Amino acid sequence: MKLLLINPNTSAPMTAAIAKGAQAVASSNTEIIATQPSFGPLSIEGHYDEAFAAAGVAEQVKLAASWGPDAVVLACFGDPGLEAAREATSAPVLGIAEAAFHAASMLATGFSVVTTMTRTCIIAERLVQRYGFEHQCRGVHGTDIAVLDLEDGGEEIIGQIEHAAREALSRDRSGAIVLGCAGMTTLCHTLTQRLGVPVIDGVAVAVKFAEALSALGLGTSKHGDYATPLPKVYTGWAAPLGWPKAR
Ligand code: 5HY
Repeated sequence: MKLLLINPNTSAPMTAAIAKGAQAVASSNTEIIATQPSFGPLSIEGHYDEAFAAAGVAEQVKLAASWGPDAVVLACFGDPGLEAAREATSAPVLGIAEAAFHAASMLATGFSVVTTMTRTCIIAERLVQRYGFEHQCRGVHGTDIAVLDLEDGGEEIIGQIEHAAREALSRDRSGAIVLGCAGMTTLCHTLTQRLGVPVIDGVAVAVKFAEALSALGLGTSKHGDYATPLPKVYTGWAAPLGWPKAR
């Protein structure tokens, strides 16, 4: 199967790191096609960044319609543009936050999220509500590690995340940790060994869920609000992203 993996920010090194993490867990017959938007923020650390990231996701899914992915994974913990992407394709589309919440809720009665900037915690908290995980998610905790600093992935960074995770496990009385950034995918194995609890990397989980749905022949419903966007002219730099009249 062909899996379109979109990194909604525009950091090429981060796209490469996420693609490597995804390919490492993917089945041998899964080809990971990793892309990023042609415009937008190098990292997503707030509402303004997220607005452009969502448009970038819509761009990449629209452009991929030319070759037709079997599944799509959005590798940013805010799941930006998730619903727009589901309108734009009949393939299954998974956001790493939603996928991670589902996995965590099957492994522990309560989980905690450890993310990057404290100011983005509200974005994760709203996703918890939107996806209906209020009873399982016992806390969202920022480390104020900048997203692009994760690329260093050194002991200082891992130590900070480990410390925040230990605090969360004791304060929230939770049994699992959800990593709140796609850039943490490379740190999951080490954190799992150190913490001794399930540490959920949304990139890995979303790839496996995508493979499962695709293998079952299940895709996004085109009946109702996820139906293909209505034909519409877009103007300005977005002109190519408008939806043509169906022939
Ligand atoms: C992410 N930002 O996964 C989010 C994490 C965050 O550029 N990739 C980003 O801080 O919300």
